Amino acid sequence: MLPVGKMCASNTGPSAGMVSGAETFAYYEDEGVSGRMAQYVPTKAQHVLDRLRGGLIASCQPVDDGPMDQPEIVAAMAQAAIAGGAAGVRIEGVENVRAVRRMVDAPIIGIVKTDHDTTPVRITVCVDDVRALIEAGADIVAYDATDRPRQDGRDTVLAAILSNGGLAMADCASAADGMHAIANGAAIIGTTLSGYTLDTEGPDKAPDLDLVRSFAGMGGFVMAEGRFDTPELAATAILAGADAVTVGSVLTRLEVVTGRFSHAISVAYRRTPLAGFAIDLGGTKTAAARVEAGRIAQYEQRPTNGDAGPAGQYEQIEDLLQVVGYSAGDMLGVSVTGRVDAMGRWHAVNQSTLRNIMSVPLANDLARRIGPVTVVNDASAATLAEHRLGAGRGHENFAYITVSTGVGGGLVLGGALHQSPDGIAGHLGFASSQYATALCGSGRVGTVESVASGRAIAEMARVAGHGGMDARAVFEAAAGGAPWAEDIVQMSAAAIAELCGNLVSMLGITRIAIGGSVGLADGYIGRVKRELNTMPEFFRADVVAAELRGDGPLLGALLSAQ
Ligand code: ADP
Ligand code: BMX
Repeated sequence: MLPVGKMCASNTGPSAGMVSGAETFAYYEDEGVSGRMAQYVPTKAQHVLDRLRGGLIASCQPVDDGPMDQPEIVAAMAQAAIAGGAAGVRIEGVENVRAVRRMVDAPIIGIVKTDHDTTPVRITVCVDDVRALIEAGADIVAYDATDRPRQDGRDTVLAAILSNGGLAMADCASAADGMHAIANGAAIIGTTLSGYTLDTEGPDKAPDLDLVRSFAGMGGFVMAEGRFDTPELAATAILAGADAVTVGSVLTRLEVVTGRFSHAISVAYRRTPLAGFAIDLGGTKTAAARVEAGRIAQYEQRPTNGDAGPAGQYEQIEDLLQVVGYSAGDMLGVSVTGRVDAMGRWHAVNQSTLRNIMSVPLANDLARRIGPVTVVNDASAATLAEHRLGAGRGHENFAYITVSTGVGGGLVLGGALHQSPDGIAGHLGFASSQYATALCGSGRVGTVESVASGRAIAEMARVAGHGGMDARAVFEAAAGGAPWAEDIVQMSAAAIAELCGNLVSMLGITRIAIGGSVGLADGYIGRVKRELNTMPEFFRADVVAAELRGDGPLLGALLSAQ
Protein backbone atom coordinates (compact mmCIF):
# COMPACT_ATOMS: atom_id res chain seq x y z
CA MET A 1 0.00 0.00 0.00
CA LEU A 2 0.98 3.58 -0.40
CA PRO A 3 1.92 5.52 2.69
CA VAL A 4 -1.63 6.65 3.32
CA GLY A 5 -1.56 5.81 7.00
CA LYS A 6 1.68 7.64 7.62
CA MET A 7 0.54 10.60 5.65
CA CYS A 8 -2.71 11.05 7.45
CA ALA A 9 -1.90 9.68 10.91
CA SER A 10 0.03 12.84 11.55
CA ASN A 11 -2.83 14.93 10.26
CA THR A 12 -5.31 15.81 12.91
CA GLY A 13 -6.89 18.63 10.97
CA PRO A 14 -10.44 19.79 11.09
CA SER A 15 -11.81 16.66 9.42
CA ALA A 16 -10.86 14.40 12.34
CA GLY A 17 -14.08 13.06 13.80
CA MET A 18 -16.22 13.85 10.77
CA VAL A 19 -15.59 10.62 8.97
CA SER A 20 -17.87 8.51 11.02
CA GLY A 21 -20.84 8.81 13.18
CA ALA A 22 -18.85 7.56 16.17
CA GLU A 23 -21.70 5.22 16.94
CA THR A 24 -21.15 3.17 13.81
CA PHE A 25 -17.39 2.70 13.97
CA ALA A 26 -14.29 3.95 15.65
CA TYR A 27 -11.03 4.86 14.05
CA TYR A 28 -7.59 5.10 15.45
CA GLU A 29 -5.06 7.84 15.27
CA ASP A 30 -2.07 5.53 15.83
CA GLU A 31 -0.02 3.73 13.26
CA GLY A 32 -1.81 0.45 12.73
CA VAL A 33 -0.33 -2.88 13.79
CA SER A 34 1.39 -2.38 17.08
CA GLY A 35 3.58 -4.37 19.45
CA ARG A 36 2.73 -7.91 20.51
CA MET A 37 -0.95 -7.59 19.73
CA ALA A 38 -0.34 -7.99 15.97
CA GLN A 39 -3.90 -6.84 15.55
CA TYR A 40 -5.14 -4.76 12.60
CA VAL A 41 -5.79 -1.33 14.00
CA PRO A 42 -6.54 0.99 11.15
CA THR A 43 -5.54 4.60 11.03
CA LYS A 44 -8.28 7.05 10.24
CA ALA A 45 -7.19 7.16 6.63
CA GLN A 46 -7.11 3.39 6.33
CA HIS A 47 -10.50 3.21 7.94
CA VAL A 48 -12.01 5.52 5.35
CA LEU A 49 -10.45 3.48 2.56
CA ASP A 50 -11.56 0.22 4.18
CA ARG A 51 -15.13 1.48 4.19
CA LEU A 52 -14.94 2.27 0.48
CA ARG A 53 -13.05 -0.86 -0.58
CA GLY A 54 -15.15 -3.22 -2.67
CA GLY A 55 -17.98 -0.71 -2.77
CA LEU A 56 -19.91 1.65 -4.97
CA ILE A 57 -19.44 5.39 -4.64
CA ALA A 58 -22.51 7.26 -5.83
CA SER A 59 -21.62 10.55 -7.41
CA CYS A 60 -24.62 12.67 -6.48
CA GLN A 61 -24.23 15.53 -8.90
CA PRO A 62 -27.39 17.04 -10.30
CA VAL A 63 -27.34 18.78 -13.65
CA ASP A 64 -25.93 22.30 -13.09
CA ASP A 65 -28.69 24.80 -12.43
CA GLY A 66 -31.31 22.10 -13.04
CA PRO A 67 -34.31 21.69 -10.75
CA MET A 68 -32.45 19.16 -8.58
CA ASP A 69 -29.44 21.39 -8.04
CA GLN A 70 -30.25 22.19 -4.40
CA PRO A 71 -28.37 21.10 -1.26
CA GLU A 72 -31.40 19.42 0.38
CA ILE A 73 -32.04 17.41 -2.77
CA VAL A 74 -28.39 16.42 -3.07
CA ALA A 75 -28.48 15.31 0.58
CA ALA A 76 -31.62 13.27 -0.10
CA MET A 77 -29.94 11.68 -3.13
CA ALA A 78 -26.95 10.78 -0.98
CA GLN A 79 -29.17 9.20 1.67
CA ALA A 80 -31.05 7.24 -0.98
CA ALA A 81 -27.77 6.06 -2.52
CA ILE A 82 -26.49 4.86 0.87
CA ALA A 83 -29.83 3.13 1.49
CA GLY A 84 -29.31 1.35 -1.81
CA GLY A 85 -25.92 0.03 -0.72
CA ALA A 86 -23.44 2.71 -1.77
CA ALA A 87 -20.33 2.74 0.43
CA GLY A 88 -19.67 6.43 -0.07
CA VAL A 89 -20.70 9.48 -2.04
CA ARG A 90 -18.98 12.00 -4.28
CA ILE A 91 -20.40 15.48 -3.88
CA GLU A 92 -19.77 18.69 -5.79
CA GLY A 93 -19.89 22.06 -4.07
CA VAL A 94 -19.19 23.17 -0.53
CA GLU A 95 -22.83 23.78 0.44
CA ASN A 96 -23.82 20.41 -0.93
CA VAL A 97 -21.04 18.71 1.06
CA ARG A 98 -22.23 20.48 4.21
CA ALA A 99 -25.84 19.38 3.62
CA VAL A 100 -24.84 15.79 2.91
CA ARG A 101 -22.52 15.63 5.95
CA ARG A 102 -25.46 16.47 8.20
CA MET A 103 -27.43 13.48 6.88
CA VAL A 104 -24.85 10.87 5.94
CA ASP A 105 -22.22 9.07 7.95
CA ALA A 106 -20.46 7.38 5.04
CA PRO A 107 -17.24 8.76 3.54
CA ILE A 108 -17.69 11.83 1.35
CA ILE A 109 -15.45 12.63 -1.59
CA GLY A 110 -15.79 16.37 -2.10
CA ILE A 111 -15.00 18.42 -5.18
CA VAL A 112 -15.60 21.93 -6.39
CA LYS A 113 -16.12 22.39 -10.12
CA THR A 114 -15.39 25.80 -11.58
CA ASP A 115 -14.97 27.01 -15.15
CA HIS A 116 -11.98 29.16 -16.06
CA ASP A 117 -11.14 31.06 -19.22
CA THR A 118 -7.48 30.16 -19.03
CA THR A 119 -7.64 26.39 -18.47
CA PRO A 120 -9.95 23.46 -19.21
CA VAL A 121 -9.19 22.16 -15.70
CA ARG A 122 -12.41 22.24 -13.66
CA ILE A 123 -12.13 19.92 -10.66
CA THR A 124 -10.91 21.52 -7.43
CA VAL A 125 -8.61 24.02 -9.01
CA CYS A 126 -8.00 26.34 -6.03
CA VAL A 127 -6.45 25.80 -2.64
CA ASP A 128 -9.27 27.82 -1.05
CA ASP A 129 -11.78 25.26 -2.31
CA VAL A 130 -9.82 22.49 -0.61
CA ARG A 131 -10.05 24.16 2.79
CA ALA A 132 -13.74 24.89 2.37
CA LEU A 133 -14.54 21.31 1.34
CA ILE A 134 -12.73 19.82 4.32
CA GLU A 135 -14.27 22.31 6.69
CA ALA A 136 -17.72 21.37 5.31
CA GLY A 137 -17.11 17.70 6.09
CA ALA A 138 -15.42 16.05 3.11
CA ASP A 139 -13.17 13.16 4.18
CA ILE A 140 -11.57 12.97 0.78
CA VAL A 141 -10.99 15.77 -1.67
CA ALA A 142 -10.70 14.89 -5.34
CA TYR A 143 -8.68 17.14 -7.61
CA ASP A 144 -7.63 17.26 -11.26
CA ALA A 145 -4.36 15.35 -11.29
CA THR A 146 -3.53 15.81 -14.97
CA ASP A 147 -0.47 17.84 -15.84
CA ARG A 148 -2.51 20.55 -17.57
CA PRO A 149 -1.61 24.06 -16.40
CA ARG A 150 -3.96 25.91 -14.07
CA GLN A 151 -3.82 28.60 -11.36
CA ASP A 152 -2.73 26.51 -8.37
CA GLY A 153 -0.65 23.62 -9.76
CA ARG A 154 -1.76 20.03 -9.13
CA ASP A 155 0.95 19.48 -6.53
CA THR A 156 -0.03 22.65 -4.69
CA VAL A 157 -3.65 21.50 -4.51
CA LEU A 158 -2.59 18.03 -3.40
CA ALA A 159 -0.34 19.45 -0.70
CA ALA A 160 -3.22 21.63 0.52
CA ILE A 161 -5.49 18.60 0.84
CA LEU A 162 -2.88 16.77 2.89
CA SER A 163 -1.97 19.71 5.08
CA ASN A 164 -5.64 20.29 5.86
CA GLY A 165 -6.04 16.72 7.09
CA GLY A 166 -7.91 15.34 4.11
CA LEU A 167 -7.33 12.28 2.01
CA ALA A 168 -6.54 13.07 -1.60
CA MET A 169 -8.13 11.45 -4.61
CA ALA A 170 -6.31 12.10 -7.86
CA ASP A 171 -8.67 12.38 -10.85
CA CYS A 172 -6.37 11.12 -13.59
CA ALA A 173 -6.41 10.73 -17.36
CA SER A 174 -3.29 8.57 -17.76
CA ALA A 175 -1.01 6.12 -16.01
CA ALA A 176 1.60 8.87 -15.70
CA ASP A 177 -0.89 11.03 -13.78
CA GLY A 178 -1.50 8.15 -11.37
CA MET A 179 2.20 7.52 -10.76
CA HIS A 180 2.81 11.18 -10.13
CA ALA A 181 -0.10 11.42 -7.71
CA ILE A 182 0.95 8.38 -5.70
CA ALA A 183 4.54 9.57 -5.51
CA ASN A 184 3.25 12.82 -4.04
CA GLY A 185 0.95 11.29 -1.44
CA ALA A 186 -2.48 10.86 -3.03
CA ALA A 187 -4.42 8.05 -1.37
CA ILE A 188 -6.74 7.23 -4.24
CA ILE A 189 -6.05 7.23 -7.97
CA GLY A 190 -9.12 7.43 -10.18
CA THR A 191 -9.65 7.00 -13.91
CA THR A 192 -12.08 9.93 -13.78
CA LEU A 193 -10.58 12.10 -16.51
CA SER A 194 -9.75 9.44 -19.08
CA GLY A 195 -11.79 10.39 -22.13
CA TYR A 196 -12.07 14.02 -21.08
CA THR A 197 -8.68 15.45 -22.02
CA LEU A 198 -7.33 16.33 -25.46
CA ASP A 199 -5.11 13.25 -25.44
CA THR A 200 -7.82 10.82 -24.41
CA GLU A 201 -11.11 12.11 -25.80
CA GLY A 202 -12.94 10.40 -28.66
CA PRO A 203 -16.42 9.52 -29.84
CA ASP A 204 -18.43 6.95 -27.88
CA LYS A 205 -15.55 6.11 -25.57
CA ALA A 206 -15.87 2.95 -23.54
CA PRO A 207 -14.81 3.02 -19.87
CA ASP A 208 -11.02 2.87 -19.60
CA LEU A 209 -10.43 -0.61 -18.21
CA ASP A 210 -6.84 -0.55 -19.46
CA LEU A 211 -6.14 2.39 -17.17
CA VAL A 212 -7.82 0.55 -14.28
CA ARG A 213 -5.47 -2.36 -14.96
CA SER A 214 -2.36 -0.23 -15.06
CA PHE A 215 -3.40 1.58 -11.85
CA ALA A 216 -3.93 -1.79 -10.19
CA GLY A 217 -0.23 -2.46 -10.50
CA MET A 218 0.80 0.78 -8.78
CA GLY A 219 -0.04 -0.16 -5.23
CA GLY A 220 -2.60 2.55 -4.49
CA PHE A 221 -6.35 2.49 -3.89
CA VAL A 222 -7.81 2.33 -7.39
CA MET A 223 -11.09 4.05 -8.19
CA ALA A 224 -12.73 3.16 -11.49
CA GLU A 225 -14.71 6.20 -12.60
CA GLY A 226 -16.04 7.41 -15.89
CA ARG A 227 -18.75 5.76 -18.03
CA PHE A 228 -19.12 2.66 -15.82
CA ASP A 229 -22.84 3.02 -16.35
CA THR A 230 -24.16 -0.52 -16.05
CA PRO A 231 -23.85 -3.00 -13.16
CA GLU A 232 -21.97 -5.31 -15.53
CA LEU A 233 -19.37 -2.67 -16.40
CA ALA A 234 -18.95 -1.81 -12.72
CA ALA A 235 -18.34 -5.49 -11.95
CA THR A 236 -15.87 -5.69 -14.83
CA ALA A 237 -13.95 -2.80 -13.29
CA ILE A 238 -13.56 -4.71 -10.03
CA LEU A 239 -12.41 -7.80 -11.94
CA ALA A 240 -9.86 -5.58 -13.71
CA GLY A 241 -8.36 -4.61 -10.33
CA ALA A 242 -10.33 -1.58 -9.12
CA ASP A 243 -10.83 -1.25 -5.35
CA ALA A 244 -14.09 0.63 -5.81
CA VAL A 245 -16.22 2.09 -8.57
CA THR A 246 -17.77 5.55 -8.80
CA VAL A 247 -20.98 5.83 -10.78
CA GLY A 248 -22.60 9.17 -11.45
CA SER A 249 -24.95 10.35 -14.17
CA VAL A 250 -26.79 7.08 -14.55
CA LEU A 251 -27.72 7.17 -10.85
CA THR A 252 -28.37 10.78 -10.09
CA ARG A 253 -28.83 12.84 -13.23
CA LEU A 254 -32.48 12.32 -13.85
CA GLU A 255 -32.37 14.41 -17.01
CA VAL A 256 -29.60 12.23 -18.47
CA VAL A 257 -31.19 8.90 -17.62
CA THR A 258 -34.63 10.03 -18.73
CA GLY A 259 -33.06 11.24 -21.96
CA ARG A 260 -31.54 7.82 -22.64
CA PHE A 261 -34.92 6.14 -22.30
CA SER A 262 -36.87 8.75 -24.21
CA HIS A 263 -34.30 8.69 -27.02
CA ALA A 264 -34.42 4.90 -27.27
CA ILE A 265 -38.20 4.92 -27.30
CA SER A 266 -38.48 7.65 -29.91
CA VAL A 267 -35.89 5.92 -32.10
CA ALA A 268 -37.80 2.66 -31.72
CA TYR A 269 -41.01 4.41 -32.63
CA ARG A 270 -39.51 5.99 -35.71
CA ARG A 271 -37.55 2.87 -36.57
CA THR A 272 -40.66 0.99 -37.53
CA PRO A 273 -39.52 0.20 -40.10
CA LEU A 274 -35.82 -0.44 -39.51
CA ALA A 275 -33.26 1.33 -41.72
CA GLY A 276 -29.48 1.52 -41.98
CA PHE A 277 -26.51 -0.71 -42.76
CA ALA A 278 -25.34 -4.01 -41.33
CA ILE A 279 -22.49 -6.49 -41.56
CA ASP A 280 -22.61 -10.21 -40.71
CA LEU A 281 -19.09 -11.62 -40.52
CA GLY A 282 -19.46 -15.40 -40.20
CA GLY A 283 -16.92 -18.22 -40.33
CA THR A 284 -17.69 -18.94 -43.99
CA LYS A 285 -19.11 -15.74 -45.46
CA THR A 286 -19.14 -12.03 -44.74
CA ALA A 287 -22.31 -10.23 -45.78
CA ALA A 288 -23.31 -6.58 -45.93
CA ALA A 289 -26.79 -5.17 -46.29
CA ARG A 290 -28.57 -1.92 -46.80
CA VAL A 291 -31.81 -2.12 -44.88
CA GLU A 292 -34.79 -0.01 -45.88
CA ALA A 293 -38.29 -0.14 -44.50
CA GLY A 294 -37.38 -3.17 -42.38
CA ARG A 295 -36.25 -5.18 -45.40
CA ILE A 296 -32.91 -5.99 -46.94
CA ALA A 297 -32.85 -3.64 -49.92
CA GLN A 298 -29.35 -4.55 -51.09
CA TYR A 299 -27.16 -7.52 -50.17
CA GLU A 300 -23.58 -8.43 -50.96
CA GLN A 301 -21.48 -11.32 -49.66
CA ARG A 302 -17.90 -12.54 -49.96
CA PRO A 303 -16.07 -15.55 -48.49
CA THR A 304 -14.56 -14.93 -45.06
CA ASN A 305 -10.81 -15.33 -44.85
CA GLY A 306 -10.25 -17.24 -41.61
CA ASP A 307 -6.52 -16.48 -41.76
CA ALA A 308 -6.93 -12.72 -41.99
CA GLY A 309 -6.02 -10.56 -39.03
CA PRO A 310 -7.96 -7.47 -38.03
CA ALA A 311 -6.66 -5.32 -40.89
CA GLY A 312 -7.74 -7.85 -43.54
CA GLN A 313 -11.18 -8.23 -41.97
CA TYR A 314 -11.62 -4.44 -41.76
CA GLU A 315 -10.71 -4.00 -45.43
CA GLN A 316 -13.30 -6.59 -46.41
CA ILE A 317 -15.95 -4.88 -44.27
CA GLU A 318 -15.11 -1.48 -45.77
CA ASP A 319 -15.27 -2.84 -49.33
CA LEU A 320 -18.62 -4.47 -48.72
CA LEU A 321 -20.05 -1.35 -47.10
CA GLN A 322 -19.01 0.67 -50.10
CA VAL A 323 -20.83 -1.72 -52.41
CA VAL A 324 -24.10 -1.39 -50.47
CA GLY A 325 -23.86 2.40 -50.42
CA TYR A 326 -22.85 3.17 -46.85
CA SER A 327 -21.45 6.62 -46.11
CA ALA A 328 -19.80 7.76 -42.88
CA GLY A 329 -22.32 8.60 -40.18
CA ASP A 330 -25.05 6.23 -41.43
CA MET A 331 -26.55 3.90 -38.85
CA LEU A 332 -24.31 0.82 -38.77
CA GLY A 333 -24.39 -2.47 -36.83
CA VAL A 334 -21.67 -5.09 -37.21
CA SER A 335 -22.12 -8.69 -36.09
CA VAL A 336 -19.18 -11.07 -35.99
CA THR A 337 -18.54 -14.70 -35.23
CA GLY A 338 -16.54 -14.87 -32.00
CA ARG A 339 -16.89 -13.41 -28.55
CA VAL A 340 -17.48 -9.66 -28.27
CA ASP A 341 -16.89 -8.35 -24.76
CA ALA A 342 -18.41 -5.34 -23.04
CA MET A 343 -15.49 -3.19 -24.20
CA GLY A 344 -16.20 -4.09 -27.82
CA ARG A 345 -13.13 -6.32 -28.05
CA TRP A 346 -13.33 -9.31 -30.40
CA HIS A 347 -11.90 -12.74 -29.56
CA ALA A 348 -12.16 -16.00 -31.52
CA VAL A 349 -13.40 -18.71 -29.17
CA ASN A 350 -12.96 -21.40 -31.80
CA GLN A 351 -9.53 -20.53 -33.08
CA SER A 352 -9.77 -22.84 -36.05
CA THR A 353 -12.53 -20.59 -37.44
CA LEU A 354 -10.71 -17.27 -37.05
CA ARG A 355 -7.05 -17.97 -36.66
CA ASN A 356 -5.77 -14.45 -36.11
CA ILE A 357 -8.42 -12.69 -34.06
CA MET A 358 -7.29 -12.38 -30.46
CA SER A 359 -8.43 -9.50 -28.25
CA VAL A 360 -9.01 -7.12 -31.15
CA PRO A 361 -10.39 -3.66 -30.20
CA LEU A 362 -13.11 -4.01 -32.83
CA ALA A 363 -15.47 -1.26 -31.66
CA ASN A 364 -12.74 1.34 -31.34
CA ASP A 365 -11.00 0.36 -34.59
CA LEU A 366 -14.19 0.43 -36.65
CA ALA A 367 -15.33 3.69 -35.06
CA ARG A 368 -12.01 5.24 -36.04
CA ARG A 369 -11.88 3.77 -39.54
CA ILE A 370 -15.53 3.89 -40.56
CA GLY A 371 -17.78 5.89 -38.23
CA PRO A 372 -20.23 5.33 -35.39
CA VAL A 373 -20.85 1.60 -35.04
CA THR A 374 -22.24 -1.01 -32.67
CA VAL A 375 -20.55 -4.41 -32.57
CA VAL A 376 -22.18 -7.62 -31.43
CA ASN A 377 -21.75 -11.39 -31.69
CA ASP A 378 -23.51 -12.80 -34.78
CA ALA A 379 -25.70 -15.27 -32.92
CA SER A 380 -26.60 -12.70 -30.23
CA ALA A 381 -27.69 -10.37 -33.02
CA ALA A 382 -29.84 -13.05 -34.63
CA THR A 383 -31.33 -13.91 -31.23
CA LEU A 384 -32.33 -10.29 -30.71
CA ALA A 385 -33.81 -10.06 -34.20
CA GLU A 386 -35.78 -13.30 -33.87
CA HIS A 387 -37.05 -12.25 -30.46
CA ARG A 388 -38.21 -8.81 -31.61
CA LEU A 389 -39.26 -9.53 -35.17
CA GLY A 390 -39.34 -13.27 -35.78
CA ALA A 391 -39.89 -16.68 -34.22
CA GLY A 392 -39.23 -15.56 -30.64
CA ARG A 393 -41.91 -12.86 -30.45
CA GLY A 394 -43.95 -13.16 -27.27
CA HIS A 395 -41.58 -15.69 -25.63
CA GLU A 396 -40.02 -14.50 -22.38
CA ASN A 397 -37.58 -17.43 -22.33
CA PHE A 398 -36.33 -18.01 -25.83
CA ALA A 399 -33.21 -19.48 -27.42
CA TYR A 400 -31.72 -19.22 -30.87
CA ILE A 401 -29.24 -21.75 -32.21
CA THR A 402 -27.29 -21.25 -35.41
CA VAL A 403 -25.88 -24.38 -37.00
CA SER A 404 -23.49 -22.85 -39.47
CA THR A 405 -19.68 -22.86 -39.69
CA GLY A 406 -19.81 -23.26 -35.91
CA VAL A 407 -22.73 -23.69 -33.55
CA GLY A 408 -23.62 -20.39 -31.96
CA GLY A 409 -26.52 -19.22 -29.92
CA GLY A 410 -28.24 -16.71 -27.77
CA LEU A 411 -30.63 -16.68 -24.84
CA VAL A 412 -33.49 -14.38 -23.99
CA LEU A 413 -34.28 -14.85 -20.31
CA GLY A 414 -37.13 -12.98 -18.67
CA GLY A 415 -37.60 -11.01 -21.86
CA ALA A 416 -34.03 -9.68 -22.10
CA LEU A 417 -31.00 -10.87 -24.04
CA HIS A 418 -28.75 -12.63 -21.54
CA GLN A 419 -25.20 -11.28 -21.80
CA SER A 420 -21.99 -11.45 -19.79
CA PRO A 421 -19.25 -8.78 -19.70
CA ASP A 422 -16.78 -11.16 -21.35
CA GLY A 423 -19.26 -11.92 -24.14
CA ILE A 424 -19.26 -15.69 -23.68
CA ALA A 425 -22.86 -16.04 -22.45
CA GLY A 426 -25.04 -17.74 -25.05
CA HIS A 427 -22.20 -19.62 -26.73
CA LEU A 428 -24.31 -22.78 -26.73
CA GLY A 429 -22.06 -24.63 -29.16
CA PHE A 430 -19.37 -24.97 -26.50
CA ALA A 431 -21.64 -27.02 -24.24
CA SER A 432 -20.62 -30.66 -24.25
CA SER A 433 -22.41 -33.46 -26.06
CA GLN A 434 -22.65 -37.20 -25.55
CA TYR A 435 -22.09 -37.58 -29.31
CA ALA A 436 -18.79 -35.72 -29.38
CA THR A 437 -15.29 -36.91 -28.65
CA ALA A 438 -13.12 -34.66 -30.80
CA LEU A 439 -10.99 -31.76 -29.61
CA CYS A 440 -12.83 -28.55 -30.49
CA GLY A 441 -11.01 -25.46 -31.77
CA SER A 442 -12.08 -23.81 -28.51
CA GLY A 443 -9.72 -26.13 -26.64
CA ARG A 444 -12.61 -28.01 -25.04
CA VAL A 445 -13.10 -31.71 -25.83
CA GLY A 446 -16.46 -33.07 -26.96
CA THR A 447 -18.44 -29.91 -27.66
CA VAL A 448 -21.70 -29.69 -29.62
CA GLU A 449 -19.83 -27.54 -32.14
CA SER A 450 -17.24 -30.28 -32.68
CA VAL A 451 -19.93 -32.75 -33.81
CA ALA A 452 -22.79 -30.68 -35.22
CA SER A 453 -21.34 -27.66 -37.05
CA GLY A 454 -20.70 -27.26 -40.77
CA ARG A 455 -16.96 -27.54 -40.15
CA ALA A 456 -17.45 -30.66 -38.05
CA ILE A 457 -19.62 -32.24 -40.75
CA ALA A 458 -16.93 -31.61 -43.38
CA GLU A 459 -14.26 -32.96 -41.03
CA MET A 460 -16.24 -36.12 -40.20
CA ALA A 461 -16.72 -36.65 -43.96
CA ARG A 462 -12.97 -36.35 -44.46
CA VAL A 463 -12.32 -38.91 -41.71
CA ALA A 464 -14.88 -41.20 -43.39
CA GLY A 465 -12.79 -41.02 -46.56
CA HIS A 466 -14.65 -38.21 -48.35
CA GLY A 467 -12.19 -35.35 -48.15
CA GLY A 468 -12.77 -32.05 -49.93
CA MET A 469 -16.52 -31.99 -49.30
CA ASP A 470 -18.17 -29.13 -47.44
CA ALA A 471 -21.33 -29.55 -45.37
CA ARG A 472 -23.58 -28.72 -48.30
CA ALA A 473 -22.00 -31.54 -50.33
CA VAL A 474 -22.39 -33.95 -47.41
CA PHE A 475 -26.12 -33.04 -47.21
CA GLU A 476 -26.43 -33.69 -50.92
CA ALA A 477 -24.75 -37.06 -50.49
CA ALA A 478 -27.16 -37.87 -47.63
CA ALA A 479 -30.12 -36.85 -49.80
CA GLY A 480 -28.72 -39.13 -52.48
CA GLY A 481 -28.82 -42.04 -50.02
CA ALA A 482 -25.14 -42.36 -49.03
CA PRO A 483 -25.27 -44.10 -45.61
CA TRP A 484 -21.99 -42.55 -44.35
CA ALA A 485 -23.37 -39.02 -45.10
CA GLU A 486 -26.75 -39.89 -43.59
CA ASP A 487 -24.99 -40.94 -40.35
CA ILE A 488 -23.04 -37.70 -40.14
CA VAL A 489 -26.06 -35.46 -40.73
CA GLN A 490 -28.12 -37.49 -38.29
CA MET A 491 -25.47 -37.22 -35.57
CA SER A 492 -25.36 -33.45 -36.01
CA ALA A 493 -29.15 -33.24 -35.63
CA ALA A 494 -29.09 -35.54 -32.60
CA ALA A 495 -26.51 -33.32 -30.86
CA ILE A 496 -28.65 -30.24 -31.53
CA ALA A 497 -31.75 -32.05 -30.19
CA GLU A 498 -29.78 -32.97 -27.07
CA LEU A 499 -28.82 -29.30 -26.66
CA CYS A 500 -32.48 -28.28 -27.04
CA GLY A 501 -33.54 -30.73 -24.33
CA ASN A 502 -30.83 -29.34 -22.08
CA LEU A 503 -32.04 -25.78 -22.63
CA VAL A 504 -35.55 -26.78 -21.61
CA SER A 505 -34.33 -28.55 -18.47
CA MET A 506 -31.86 -25.87 -17.43
CA LEU A 507 -33.65 -22.67 -18.32
CA GLY A 508 -37.28 -23.43 -19.05
CA ILE A 509 -36.93 -22.20 -22.61
CA THR A 510 -40.35 -22.26 -24.29
CA ARG A 511 -39.26 -21.79 -27.90
CA ILE A 512 -36.05 -22.49 -29.81
CA ALA A 513 -35.44 -21.09 -33.29
CA ILE A 514 -32.81 -22.75 -35.46
CA GLY A 515 -30.88 -20.83 -38.09
CA GLY A 516 -27.61 -21.00 -40.03
CA SER A 517 -27.21 -22.66 -43.45
CA VAL A 518 -26.85 -26.13 -41.91
CA GLY A 519 -29.76 -25.59 -39.51
CA LEU A 520 -32.00 -24.34 -42.30
CA ALA A 521 -30.95 -27.02 -44.81
CA ASP A 522 -33.74 -29.22 -46.14
CA GLY A 523 -34.90 -31.79 -43.63
CA TYR A 524 -32.55 -30.76 -40.83
CA ILE A 525 -35.12 -29.35 -38.38
CA GLY A 526 -37.32 -32.38 -39.07
CA ARG A 527 -34.45 -34.59 -37.95
CA VAL A 528 -33.96 -32.51 -34.79
CA LYS A 529 -37.66 -32.82 -33.98
CA ARG A 530 -37.68 -36.57 -34.54
CA GLU A 531 -34.74 -36.90 -32.14
CA LEU A 532 -36.58 -34.74 -29.59
CA ASN A 533 -39.59 -37.03 -29.89
CA THR A 534 -37.49 -39.87 -28.51
CA MET A 535 -37.14 -37.91 -25.25
CA PRO A 536 -39.73 -37.81 -22.46
CA GLU A 537 -42.42 -35.35 -23.44
CA PHE A 538 -41.41 -32.71 -20.94
CA PHE A 539 -38.03 -32.17 -22.65
CA ARG A 540 -39.46 -31.83 -26.15
CA ALA A 541 -38.66 -28.23 -26.87
CA ASP A 542 -40.81 -26.24 -29.26
CA VAL A 543 -38.30 -26.08 -32.13
CA VAL A 544 -38.94 -23.95 -35.21
CA ALA A 545 -36.97 -22.56 -38.15
CA ALA A 546 -35.65 -19.00 -37.73
CA GLU A 547 -38.29 -16.83 -39.37
CA LEU A 548 -35.75 -14.29 -40.56
CA ARG A 549 -33.68 -17.08 -42.13
CA GLY A 550 -30.17 -15.80 -42.95
CA ASP A 551 -31.14 -12.15 -42.38
CA GLY A 552 -31.20 -12.49 -38.58
CA PRO A 553 -27.56 -11.53 -37.86
CA LEU A 554 -27.86 -8.50 -40.18
CA LEU A 555 -31.18 -7.22 -38.85
CA GLY A 556 -30.08 -7.91 -35.26
CA ALA A 557 -26.82 -6.02 -35.73
CA LEU A 558 -28.82 -3.03 -36.91
CA LEU A 559 -31.32 -3.39 -34.07
CA SER A 560 -28.39 -3.34 -31.63
CA ALA A 561 -27.18 -0.10 -33.19
CA GLN A 562 -30.48 1.71 -32.70
P1 ADP B 1 -21.55 -18.40 -41.58
O1 ADP B 1 -21.10 -19.51 -40.72
O2 ADP B 1 -20.46 -17.73 -42.31
O3 ADP B 1 -22.44 -17.46 -40.83
P2 ADP B 1 -23.60 -20.04 -42.94
O4 ADP B 1 -24.74 -19.88 -42.01
O5 ADP B 1 -23.93 -19.97 -44.40
O6 ADP B 1 -22.43 -18.99 -42.76
O7 ADP B 1 -22.95 -21.46 -42.61
C1 ADP B 1 -21.88 -21.95 -43.35
C2 ADP B 1 -21.88 -23.46 -43.29
O8 ADP B 1 -23.11 -23.94 -43.84
C3 ADP B 1 -20.78 -24.07 -44.09
O9 ADP B 1 -20.26 -25.15 -43.35
C4 ADP B 1 -21.49 -24.57 -45.36
O10 ADP B 1 -20.85 -25.71 -45.91
C5 ADP B 1 -22.84 -24.94 -44.82
N1 ADP B 1 -23.91 -24.88 -45.84
C6 ADP B 1 -24.15 -23.88 -46.70
N2 ADP B 1 -25.23 -24.18 -47.47
C7 ADP B 1 -25.67 -25.39 -47.07
C8 ADP B 1 -26.77 -26.26 -47.47
N3 ADP B 1 -27.60 -25.91 -48.44
N4 ADP B 1 -26.92 -27.40 -46.81
C9 ADP B 1 -26.09 -27.76 -45.83
N5 ADP B 1 -25.05 -27.02 -45.43
C10 ADP B 1 -24.85 -25.84 -46.03
C1 BMX C 1 -18.72 -20.29 -32.83
C2 BMX C 1 -18.19 -18.98 -32.25
C3 BMX C 1 -19.35 -18.07 -31.92
C4 BMX C 1 -20.28 -17.87 -33.10
C5 BMX C 1 -20.72 -19.21 -33.64
C6 BMX C 1 -21.54 -19.06 -34.92
C7 BMX C 1 -15.94 -18.29 -32.94
C8 BMX C 1 -15.08 -17.74 -34.04
N1 BMX C 1 -17.25 -18.39 -33.17
O1 BMX C 1 -19.39 -20.99 -31.86
O2 BMX C 1 -18.89 -16.83 -31.44
O3 BMX C 1 -21.39 -17.10 -32.70
O4 BMX C 1 -19.58 -20.00 -33.92
O5 BMX C 1 -20.77 -18.38 -35.89
O6 BMX C 1 -15.43 -18.58 -31.89
P1 BMX C 1 -20.70 -18.82 -37.42
O7 BMX C 1 -19.34 -18.47 -37.89
O8 BMX C 1 -21.00 -20.25 -37.50
O9 BMX C 1 -21.76 -18.00 -38.10
